[in-house]
Parts: sequence; structure tokens; C-alpha cells
Amino acid sequence: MNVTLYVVNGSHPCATAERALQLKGIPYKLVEFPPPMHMAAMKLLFGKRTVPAMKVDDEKISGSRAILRRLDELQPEPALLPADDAARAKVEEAEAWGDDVLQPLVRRVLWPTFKAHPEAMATYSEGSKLPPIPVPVLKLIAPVATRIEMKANEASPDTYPADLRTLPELLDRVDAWIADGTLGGETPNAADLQITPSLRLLMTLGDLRPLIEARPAGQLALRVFPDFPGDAPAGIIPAEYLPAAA
Ligand SMILES: N[C@@H](CCC(=O)N[C@@H](CS)C(=O)NCC(=O)O)C(=O)O
Repeated sequence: MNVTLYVVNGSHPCATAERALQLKGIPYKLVEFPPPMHMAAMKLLFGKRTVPAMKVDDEKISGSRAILRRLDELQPEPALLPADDAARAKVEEAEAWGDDVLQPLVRRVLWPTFKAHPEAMATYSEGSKLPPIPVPVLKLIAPVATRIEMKANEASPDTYPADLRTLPELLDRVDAWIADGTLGGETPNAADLQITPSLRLLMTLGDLRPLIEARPAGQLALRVFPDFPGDAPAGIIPAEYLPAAA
């Protein structure tokens, strides 16, 4: 069986799919595209613009949740969903929230931050196999790249402060799932793999890390993803947008 994973370096759902492959011990090849060029390439290859996508021999699978389901079929152990119906429903609910609510919010926070501070983007190529883009070039291409990404992700000057304000509420929700055992088991389940890379990516922003790190949500994100590309210094998100630390 030949498995190829198509990714953008530092993308949170790509981290979900790659960690699932690693957990299951499935050997894979990685194909990496730079954003936002990946959209056209993925549309051509998979008929859908987004990463991650996976090829298993000639079979094409798009989307982090679909990829995890397929991996559970290909290699049942360790299972990414609990066998018990009630526990499984809770994990699926948390996973869907991570995909539909948290994942897009992270993009709507990151891209406006990069638009204002393109130099911060340089650290997000950590671990990439693509040639690094020098900061002056990044600054040159940032206005176009961030405009395309903000449009694709429906990010705007209005969504930016609104999303940042909801952060404590979202973290409360993750903490509650950890407290009731839906998240945070010994081996990461599908919801852990979906939610923790989003939190970990937010924690690469120095302004947000102190809001997340000490909470159960932050600790879980660091356990599942000790390392993550990106390290943007504090002081780049306007202070008036930042929620108070808990
Ligand atoms: N929620 C889906 C979609 C992932 C997604 O939107 N990926 C971003 C990169 S993090 C992307 O490729 N965006 C391009 C676009 O929206 O066209 C998943 O988990 O697979």
C-alpha cells in the first residue's frame, strides 16, 4: 500500500492527519505545497481546494476527518474512536466542533495577524522541505497572499476582534471535554487529534500563548504536539483585542 499525504507546512488539520498516520505506524510520503498556491494544486489533484488530502494507491481522500476514518479502516489499532457508542458519539461531537468551529477560527486569527506582521510568517516554515522564503520577499508577497487567504477563510477586520474575544469560551469548552474524559486519554483519539493542533497553532502567537498554556487545554495541546512550526513574538496583536488571562 502506498500512502501519500498532501500538506501545507504548519497547517493544523495537516498536523491532525500526519499525527494519525504516525500513531498508526503507517509509512507515508509527504507532498508539500506553499500557501496559497496549494489551493489551485489541490483543486487540480483532488477536485477540492483544501489540505490535507491523502492518496492510498489510487484512492483519493480529502479532509482531516475523512482521512482519520479511512486510517481507522486501514489500520484499526490504535483506534481513533471509542468502541462504546455513547463515548464514540461524544468524541465525534468534539471532533466535529474542532473541525467546523475551532479550525476556521484559528485561520481567521492567523491571517489578519500575518497581514499586519508579515515578518512573523518566516518562522512558520520551520520543518518545511521547501526552500525558505527570505523575509524581504515574504513582505513583498504578503499583501496578496494574506488577501487571498483572508478571503478564502472569510476573515475580516470585524471577525478578528470578535474571534479573539470568544477564545476564553472556546477554551472552557475544551477544558470541560478534558474533565469529562472525552479528550485527553492516554492515546490521542480523533477529537484530540482534531482540536490540539488548532490550540497549538494559536499558542505559536506569543500574545495568545499565556491565555492558553496553563489551562488543561493548553497542557493537552503541548502533550500531543510538543513541537509545532511558528513562533511569533508577543506584541503583534493589538492589546485591546486580547481577552484577559484567566
Ligand atoms: N476542515 C477541512 C478543511 C481544511 C482546510 O480548510 N485547510 C486549509 C489549510 S489549513 C486550506 O487548505 N484552505 C484552502 C481553502 O480554503 O481554499 C479539513 O479539516 O480537512
